[in-house]
Amino acid sequence: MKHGRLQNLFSRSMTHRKVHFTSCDPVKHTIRRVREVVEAALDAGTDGFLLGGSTGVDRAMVERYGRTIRECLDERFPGDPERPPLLLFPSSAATGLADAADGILFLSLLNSNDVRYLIREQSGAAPYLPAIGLAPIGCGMIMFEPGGTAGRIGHADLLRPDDWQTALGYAAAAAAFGFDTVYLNAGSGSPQPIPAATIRPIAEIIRKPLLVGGGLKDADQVREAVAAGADVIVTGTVVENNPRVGESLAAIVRIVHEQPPRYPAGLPDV
Ligand code: 1GP
Repeated sequence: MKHGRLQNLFSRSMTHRKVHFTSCDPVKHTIRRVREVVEAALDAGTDGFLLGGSTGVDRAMVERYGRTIRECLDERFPGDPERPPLLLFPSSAATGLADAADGILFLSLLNSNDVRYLIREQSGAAPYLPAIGLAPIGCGMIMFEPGGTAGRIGHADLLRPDDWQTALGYAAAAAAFGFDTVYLNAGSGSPQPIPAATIRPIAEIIRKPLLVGGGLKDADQVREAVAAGADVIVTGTVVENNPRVGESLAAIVRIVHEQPPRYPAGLPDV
C-alpha cells in the first residue's frame, strides 16, 4: 500500500472522517478465531487493523497472523487500493517486522524509562522497512495507568489517567519532532479508558491525528472519546471477549464515523 495513502487515512481523520482501527493480538486468538474477528470487524465497518502483541509473540506468529489477515482483506477487497490497511503494531523490532502487512505504526514509547523503546529498537528496524515494503506511520505513544502488558514490557513511566499536562508535553514534543500521529494508550484490557477530560486539552493543542485506545468497551465510552477530540479509536478486547462481536463493534464504529472531524474546514495555518 502506498505510503501516501496510509498517511492520508490518518491526516483525513482530522479533516474528513474519524476512523476506527481494530487491534489483534496473536496471543489472544487462534488462527481460526482471528479470521472470525477480522470478518466481523469488516462487517462492522472498521477502517483498518493493527497486528501487535507484546508477550509470547515471535516473528513467525506475526508473519502467520499477518498473512491470515491479509488473505481476508484480499478476498474481501480484491485489487482495491482503498481497502482497510493492515499495520504492524510491534512491541519490538525482533517480533514486529512481517512483510504481509501494508505498513507499520512506527512507535516510540515516549514515556518509557528504557532507551530501547524510545529509539534503540526503532533504529535497528528502520533501515529494513523499504526493503520489506512496510510504510512507516510515525507514532509517539504515551502510556497511561494501568498500562497493561505493553506498559510493563515497555518499562513505561505510566501517567495517571488525569495527568493531561504531562501527556500534553510528550504529545507536543512528538508533534514538534514531526511524528505523523500521537497515541494515548491506557493499555489493552484496561478497566477504564483514558478520560475525556485528559483527551480534550491535548486535542485542543495538538494538530496531529490523535489515536486513543485501551479499555474502550462500549458506545458511550467511545462517544466521549471522539467528542473530546480523538481522531482515531483503537479497540481490541471488545472483540476478543464477545461472541456476538459484530453488534457491539458496529455500534462503536458508527459513533466514530458519525462524529464530525476536528477540522472540517481543513487544518488552520499556523
Ligand atoms: C491496545 O488500545 C489498544 O493498544 C486496544 O485496547 O484491547 O483495551 O481495546 P483494548
